[in-house]
Amino acid sequence: LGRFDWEDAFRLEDQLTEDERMLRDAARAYAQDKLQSRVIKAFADEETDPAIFREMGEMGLLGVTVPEEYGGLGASYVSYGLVAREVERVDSGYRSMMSVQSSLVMYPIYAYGSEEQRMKYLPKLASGEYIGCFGLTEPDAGSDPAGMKTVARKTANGYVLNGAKMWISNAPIADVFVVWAKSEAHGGKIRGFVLEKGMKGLSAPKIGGKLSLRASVTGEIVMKDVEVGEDALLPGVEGLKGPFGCLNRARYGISWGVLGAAEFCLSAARQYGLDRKQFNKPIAGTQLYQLKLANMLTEISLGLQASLRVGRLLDEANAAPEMISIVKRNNCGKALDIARWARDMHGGNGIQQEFQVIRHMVNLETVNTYEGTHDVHALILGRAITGLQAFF
Ligand code: TGC
Ligand code: FAD
Repeated sequence: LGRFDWEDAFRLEDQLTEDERMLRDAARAYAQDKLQSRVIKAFADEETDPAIFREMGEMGLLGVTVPEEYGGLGASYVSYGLVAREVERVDSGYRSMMSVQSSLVMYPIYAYGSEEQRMKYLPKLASGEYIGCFGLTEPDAGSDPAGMKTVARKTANGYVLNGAKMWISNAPIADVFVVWAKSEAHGGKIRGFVLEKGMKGLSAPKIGGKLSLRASVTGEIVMKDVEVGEDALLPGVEGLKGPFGCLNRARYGISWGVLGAAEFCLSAARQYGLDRKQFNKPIAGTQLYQLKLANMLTEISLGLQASLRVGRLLDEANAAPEMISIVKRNNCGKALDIARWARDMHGGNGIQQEFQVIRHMVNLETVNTYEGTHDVHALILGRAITGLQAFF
């Protein structure tokens, strides 16, 4: 019979390649050395340090799946998931910054962009010199992005964009904006456009007052007669499958990331329970405390195996969106449960910023909502199971 290690219950370590382990170790070292030391203050002050993008770029953590000729690492989707897990072990907001840049900005420019667009943007996004954002959601179109109102009107030399995007990660500090709009010249179909900071009529005001994901800046994107050339259009895709193609990758990364946050919470609750004595014994020695730890470990271990499986299928170009819905939905929901349990297990200390579990808890509320809410992914799965669509 084999040994058991609560920190790696199903020996995920043995299922990774040497390259994947190396990148994971580099991401862990960076996250623990450089991000952990600033996150409590960043969250408290609701401040995002743009230098983090350049640091991540130097470490090779941006666009890890993008080919090397464009500045990426050409690494596997499993590697990307492992990076997300290490970064989110510190904070979901930092993972958000990384995954928007990688999956929602670099991926569409790589997958749908012209060679000129790839060469112009990808190396600078990979190094973190440019910061990117992804504008799909609007004030009146969240779960139902087909209801978007942003329009692109054809002009002699290009397009004029009008509309407003809401809840956009990185927007207030972004240099590059991947924006989705209904294009009149393409029969009202949704098309992607690459906008740049400083364009006339383009602004990205910060959304203040968030009580979740405070280390990651969020904003609107306001477009008032923004004129762009033909070269701003992403030529390679039309329709909702454009943004969804990016979301598949980001949602998959989130499924790993949230488990990093959950692993932090398990580890913190375990240590707290060993150190804290009540009724003359460590609270970790009580049955109820151990039941919670066992539930946490079980959900994390099952979730990691599921994400690894979906990652391997993505690497074989054989993953279906519904598989991604399963892991995004379940891992987010379980991570949120785990963070709530860890908060409770810390007693009064659980609400203190130093113990960090409540920050993970409130962050995970956002992660459970963005990139398709927990219930929207249930409806995607319900449609796949029954063939009946229940969105409307
Ligand atoms: P539906 O009829 O299902 O599909 C329309 C077209 O899109 C295609 N499609 C997909 N293609 C690739 N991958 C997927 N996952 C796809 N899902 C759909 C589909 O084949 C079809 O193509 P075609 O060629 O036939 O036109 O569309 P619907 O309007 O009924 O959609 C319903 C629903 C609920 C599935 C969808 O709208 C949805 O997923 N809503 C959730 C919205 C969402 O996830 N928004 C995310 C915004 S970005 C964000 O949150 C970033 S946070 C990042 C961070 O900070 O980390
Ligand atoms: P709604 O769609 O209005 O949903 C409200 C509630 O209704 C939810 O519980 C939902 O599950 C439920 N609901 C909706 N439709 C149905 C239905 N048919 N049946 C049953 N229940 C339903 N978007 C971007 O484009 N880019 C970003 O970078 C980005 N970053 C974000 C960062 C943060 C911090 C946040 C909070 C959001 C971000 N988003 C981003 C937006 C995010 O994707 C949306 O908030 C999310 O898709 C939900 O949309 P909504 O907020 O409009 O909620």
